[in-house]
Amino acid sequence: MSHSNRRWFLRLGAAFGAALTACKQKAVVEEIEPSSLGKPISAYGERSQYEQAKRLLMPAGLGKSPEIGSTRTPLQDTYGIITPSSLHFERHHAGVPQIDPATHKLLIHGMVERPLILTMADIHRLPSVSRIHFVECSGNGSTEWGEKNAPDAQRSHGMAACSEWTGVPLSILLAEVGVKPGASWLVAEGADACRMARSIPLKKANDDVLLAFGQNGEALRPEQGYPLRLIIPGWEGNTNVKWLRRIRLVVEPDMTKDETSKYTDLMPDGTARQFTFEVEAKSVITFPSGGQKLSGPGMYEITGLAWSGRGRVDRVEVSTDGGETWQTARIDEPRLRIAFSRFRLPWKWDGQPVTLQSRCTDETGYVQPTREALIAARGMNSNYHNNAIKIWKVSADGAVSNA
Ligand SMILES: Nc1nc2c(c(=O)[nH]1)N[C@H]1C(S)=C(S)[C@@H](COP(=O)(O)O)O[C@H]1N2
Ligand SMILES: [Mo]
Repeated sequence: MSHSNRRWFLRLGAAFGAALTACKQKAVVEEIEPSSLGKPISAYGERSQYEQAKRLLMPAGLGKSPEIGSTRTPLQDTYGIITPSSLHFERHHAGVPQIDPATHKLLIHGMVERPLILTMADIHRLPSVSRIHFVECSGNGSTEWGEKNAPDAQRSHGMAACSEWTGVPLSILLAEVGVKPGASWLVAEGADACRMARSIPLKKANDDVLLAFGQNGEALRPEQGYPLRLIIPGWEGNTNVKWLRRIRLVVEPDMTKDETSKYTDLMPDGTARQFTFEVEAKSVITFPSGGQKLSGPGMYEITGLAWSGRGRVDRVEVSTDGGETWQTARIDEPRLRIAFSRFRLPWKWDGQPVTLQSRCTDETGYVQPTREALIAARGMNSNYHNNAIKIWKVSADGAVSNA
């Protein structure tokens, strides 16, 4: 037991002392004795019937079309850094196509020497790699610009999730087709009804982009792009084209509807920022967070998630006094590039009203801004790319709400 763990334990003993000694040993043994045979073995696992964590349905197309919308990850109900596939947020613009991998094909064409059509069987024969990365919708946090911010972490930050993705480095296929001189972008297109398409610079495509077919040890979920999607590490969710069916090499970006009418940031001077691909450093406290309730004064572990599209999380600081002082939180190992980091800080609540907030610094030295600083830089026109510090308020009765 490390020194800090022992301190924790001693404090816990003091906090829970009465409750811990109250039960007699015999009663404990009787309580843990199984009473009857369990359920039989099963071919595909299910979680315990007592677990309730759910994605939250946010139909953006409410009143328009039920296929348009998103669900949010219950970040406050997940442990560690991996989001279970069943809870990975979804964002789709034309529903979830039901694609048979036996007939799915990927076409790579445009400014290439040798255009190629690949089946899923072809793709599975190529060298692949597994990497843990978050995906975040650039609309995550769109609730956080004004005075009426979201009441809980699922609504405010749940359009981010982190999975282990398995797939073929796109660079292998680009070498195979032979990119012609002059091509410097590619356009990736999905097989869904809206044909979502995004332009990606060739430099990034040749760097770390994956044609992913695996998620957390099994095939992608249909909602995540089965049977094939792009994973563009650290870039806004929208560029991670799902149900990928076509890659076309081009000279200049295509200016698709998804990168002109959407996913741009209107600045105060009337100009718009475009191709703001990289997700900037961000963090959120998931316990205690909005909608939860502390059972009384005493010891707790403040915990949360931090991430950056530019690399590793270097530091997470937590303030329990309205931002006057900051303490460095412990971060679980391994600290991966462009993945969630889990931070933790022991905290003693004295029963008084307090505010809690976290601030992430990434390995480039970039520091997560306050909401005021973000608005000063970007104004209030923009919907996307809100990475401001999130503040939770703990009331004297232990209830946690949006500050
Ligand atoms: N073909 C296609 N790809 C898509 C989308 C889509 O609607 N169609 N949505 C994009 C958006 S806006 C986001 S945020 C991510 C979400 O990925 P996820 O649903 O696996 O979380 O997928 C992107 N890829
Ligand atoms: Mo998105």
